[in-house]
Amino acid sequence: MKMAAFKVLVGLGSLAAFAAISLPERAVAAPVVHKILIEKMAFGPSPAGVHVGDTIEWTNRDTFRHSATSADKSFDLDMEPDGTAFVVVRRPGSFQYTCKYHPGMKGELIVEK
Ligand SMILES: [Cu+2]
Repeated sequence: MKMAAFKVLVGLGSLAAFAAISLPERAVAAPVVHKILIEKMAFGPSPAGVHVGDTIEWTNRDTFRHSATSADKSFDLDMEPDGTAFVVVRRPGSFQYTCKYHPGMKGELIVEK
């Protein structure tokens, strides 16, 4: 009985060691949610340090509908007043976007690898 208990403890110990070793790598690559507010007919500032795998989340604080529509059609998000919408970034690059209802509203996402 005592021998069996000891084996279980050893097993848990080696699992913990593996987790401790892999943790720093995961922390560096952990996806981030970048939030952009839409207010007074304008997109908020473009977030810095966006990487592939991150999420961009827009929130519409105006009292009418807006969209976040990329020039290359890779995303087209519609937001009611107080609505939110998001995309998960899949590739690096520079993405221009507008509101399709108000073409004067312009934003840009810079995505690093
Ligand atoms: Cu709009």
